[in-house]
Amino acid sequence: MRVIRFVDSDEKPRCAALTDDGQVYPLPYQEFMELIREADRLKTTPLTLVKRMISDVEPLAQSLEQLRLLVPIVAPEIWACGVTYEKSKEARNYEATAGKLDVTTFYDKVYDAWRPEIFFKSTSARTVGPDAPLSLRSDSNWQIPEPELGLVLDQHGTIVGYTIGNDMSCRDIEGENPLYLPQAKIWKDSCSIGPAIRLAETVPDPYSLEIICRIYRDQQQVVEGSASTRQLKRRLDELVSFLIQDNQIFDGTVLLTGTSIVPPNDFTLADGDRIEIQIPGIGILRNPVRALRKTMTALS
Ligand code: DO4
Ligand code: MG
Repeated sequence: MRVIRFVDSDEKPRCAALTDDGQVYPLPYQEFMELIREADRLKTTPLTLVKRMISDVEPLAQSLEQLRLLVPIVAPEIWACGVTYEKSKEARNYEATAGKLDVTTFYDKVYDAWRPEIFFKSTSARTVGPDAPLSLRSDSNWQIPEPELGLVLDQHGTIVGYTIGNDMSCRDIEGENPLYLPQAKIWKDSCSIGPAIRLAETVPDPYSLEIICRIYRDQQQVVEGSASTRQLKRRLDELVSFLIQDNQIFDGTVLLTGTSIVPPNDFTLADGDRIEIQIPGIGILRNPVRALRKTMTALS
């Protein structure tokens, strides 16, 4: 069972349940976390509550294509984990050492360290949903999407759902100096999530999810890659435990779990590209890309 958000006939955000046969049923909530809190108050599970609520209502659509989708959750904060897959470690080493693969870097160290890399990625205002444009920074020449499994957390750090996230990244800015990480990761519309949240209790094994990424340019597919959460170096509860350690976590926080799909090193996103990230069982997150215009020249 999945939950989406869409614009209803009164132009208001509204949650809906998306069943495994693709039917969409209205839910009486504007926000995903209202469902989680209501299930908690009634001492039931979100799945039981959703099933009860849709049992005697008509579907409002036969497919998501009929709806104007919104972010599935207005996440107050999005955090992200880094170097949780070997592929990411290799890509980071490539950009940091200009291809010299025989030196040991802090990326090698963090991959094996007890403490994972966790960084602040986005706020709700910088995050877009399905079909909305993602931006390209005007001061980077090497930008890629990072397709990631996203964990939807309540304020206690319990995983209440799974979604898809795109941790857009500037490889040249991070490669120049890792202290530039916030600039390599955070700018206007540099993160997308969606199209749906799969209720956690309906995912039997989050370590066997396939992640697929496709990038299209001028109607041609120019990149395709896939990975599995089986390749994750760390446990999901381990990542969450470091995020919540001595921290205040807000209901509906999303934690992205790292990427294992990296386009070829000579690839950079361009204005007009379209990105598709699919996790079977969650959906396909589609976003066009548009280049931001330079608004200032860096002082030299
Ligand atoms: O170390 C920088 C970020 C790595 C990252 O975002 C990832 O592995 O997904
Ligand atoms: Mg990432």
